[in-house]
Amino acid sequence: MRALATGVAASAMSALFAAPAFAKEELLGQPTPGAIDLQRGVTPLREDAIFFHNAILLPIITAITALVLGLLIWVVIRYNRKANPTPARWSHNTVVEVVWTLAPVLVLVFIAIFSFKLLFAYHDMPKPDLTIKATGYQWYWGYEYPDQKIPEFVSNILPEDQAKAKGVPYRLAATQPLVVPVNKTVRVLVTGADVIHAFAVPSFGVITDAIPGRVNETWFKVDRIGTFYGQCRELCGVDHAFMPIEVRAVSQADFDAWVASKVAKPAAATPTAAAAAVQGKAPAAAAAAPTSPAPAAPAAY
Ligand SMILES: [Cu+2]
Repeated sequence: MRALATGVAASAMSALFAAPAFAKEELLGQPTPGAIDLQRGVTPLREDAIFFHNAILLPIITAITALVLGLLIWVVIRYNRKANPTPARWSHNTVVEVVWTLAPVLVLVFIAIFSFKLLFAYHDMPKPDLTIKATGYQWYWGYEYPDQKIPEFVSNILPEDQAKAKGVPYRLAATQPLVVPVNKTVRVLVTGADVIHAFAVPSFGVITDAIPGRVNETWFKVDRIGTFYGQCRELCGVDHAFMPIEVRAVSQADFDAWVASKVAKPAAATPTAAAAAVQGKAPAAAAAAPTSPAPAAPAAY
C-alpha cells in the first residue's frame, strides 16, 4: 500500500513539475497566462521558497493525500458489510496508535528543518546597499530614498489607455516605478499611512505588511536587469486592486543617473516631504507622517 501511494505521488509530482513547460513562453516578473506553477524567481530568497514549496511541501502533501485516499478505498472495499459481514470486536492497538502519533511528528520535524532555514534566511539580511521606504496609501504607493535624499514620490496605477499604448500590463504597471540597482541588497522599510496594506512582489519572494504607525522591514537582491511587478496584498478598500508595484532593476550606472534626475527636480515631491528634506530631517519627518492621518482611518474600514 505504501509503495503504491509513493508511486502515485511520484507520477503526480512529475506531472506537476512538467506542467510549466506547457506554457508557451514564461513571462518574467509578472503572471503568465495559462501557467500553473509559481511565478519564477529573480532573487535567492524566491529560489529557496520555490524549492521549499515544490521539492519539500508538495511531495509530502501529495504522498499523505494519496496514502489517506488509498486507506479509505481499501477500507471501503475490504471491510464493507458484504465483504466483511462479521466485523472484529477488538479496540485499541498500541502499535498503530504509536505510529499514527509519531509519523506526523516526524513529518513536521522534517518540514521544520527546511522551513526554519528559509525563515532565518529571510531575517538574515546582508548589509544593505540601498534603503527604500515604501508607504501604502489608499490607494497608491509612496516611495522615498532617504540616503539618496530623494523625497517621497507617488506611484499610481498607469491608466488603461496608457498601459495599452506602452504595451505594459494594465493593473501591474505604475506611473512611477521603484528603481533599484541590480545585484545589490535593497532594504525596504514598509509602512502604511491610513489602513493596512502589504508590499508584495512575487518574483522577489517578498511580502510585508504595511501597517500604520509601524515600520516593517524586508529585503531583496535582484539577480538580473528587468521590470518586475507586484501588488498590494492586503484588502485595503475599494481600490485595493488598483495600487500596483512596479520595480525596475537597472545597472548601477543607470540607477545613479536616475537618482541624479530625481534629486534635480524636487518639485515633483509632496510638499511635506520636500519641506522636510530641505530641513534635513526627511527620515524622522517621514516616519512621523503616517501617524498623523491615522485618526481618520477607522472611517475608511
Ligand atoms: Cu492596499
